[in-house]
Amino acid sequence: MGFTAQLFLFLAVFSYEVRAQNPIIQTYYTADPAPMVYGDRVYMYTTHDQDTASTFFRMYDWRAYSTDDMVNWTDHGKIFSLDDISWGNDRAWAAQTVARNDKFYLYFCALNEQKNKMSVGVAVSDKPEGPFKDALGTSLVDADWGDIDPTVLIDDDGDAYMYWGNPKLHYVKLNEDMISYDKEVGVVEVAVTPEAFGPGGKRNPERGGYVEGPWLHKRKDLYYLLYPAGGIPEHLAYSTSKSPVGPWKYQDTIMPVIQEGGAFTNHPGLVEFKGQPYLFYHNGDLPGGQGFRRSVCAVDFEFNADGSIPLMEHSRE
Ligand code: FUB
Repeated sequence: MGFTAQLFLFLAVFSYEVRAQNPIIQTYYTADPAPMVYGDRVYMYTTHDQDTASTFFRMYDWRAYSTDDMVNWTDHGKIFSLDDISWGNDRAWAAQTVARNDKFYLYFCALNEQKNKMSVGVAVSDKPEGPFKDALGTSLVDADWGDIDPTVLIDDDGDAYMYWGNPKLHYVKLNEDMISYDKEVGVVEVAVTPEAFGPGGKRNPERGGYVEGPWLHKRKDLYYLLYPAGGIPEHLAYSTSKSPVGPWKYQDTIMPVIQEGGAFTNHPGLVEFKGQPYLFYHNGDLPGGQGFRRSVCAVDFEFNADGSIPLMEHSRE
């Protein structure tokens, strides 16, 4: 075999080994991927689409998966469910886990039975793969009827911030215990302007494009807020700031509307693992998939030299 042929063979094998197959999880309908790097593994927390009537986000538990090579995933199963929450009785929607002080904190949202609205809660575990226990026996924060999709970042100085919400965007500064927040800072509503979050819909041009599902990430002293934008169907976009609490400046689209595959939502997650950035998202690519039966995916990418995020197509590799 000549050198060129050997090189092609090496590249083919090498790219087979390092590229994730999408959708990552082929045994369940999963959505809202939330990756966390811990040790030499990536843990991915997902929601779980169980709709059969194709009419709504019928979701009752959260699942976890992990990998050390972004190809072979271990299924840790159901790690937390509505049965574990005394105050939440429906809509086990988007969640994210972060690690602190050898504990793992799962920030989730669910329908609050007493308040008849979505609320954000927090659960805790000694292990990244759970099982998790509701930490408070009540919600962590209530700001609005659309309290969904929490994202948490622990900054380099130890300060932790949680953003969430649809259509309003809020944040709190979490206390070091990670299960309460700084009442002096309080619950802050972020102004969703076009300058901060890009163009919104024609019906409300005063409002920016942010819809839901924020993901907070820090890289080289720059804070990135990724989010589904633009209404239904959603595309992914991002804004940046020099501070974890803004002001935010709209940057660009990251992933256009997914035309095929039938998911009208999308949901970003971003981690850098072994020096390689990955964008996590969801679509409806599994057989039988659609807007209420989604599947999580990941794509590797490189930040541009100026720190901007390139436009990515959703991939089926
Ligand atoms: O998965 C249920 C909801 O759909 C999430 O909370 C939103 O982000 C959207 O993906």
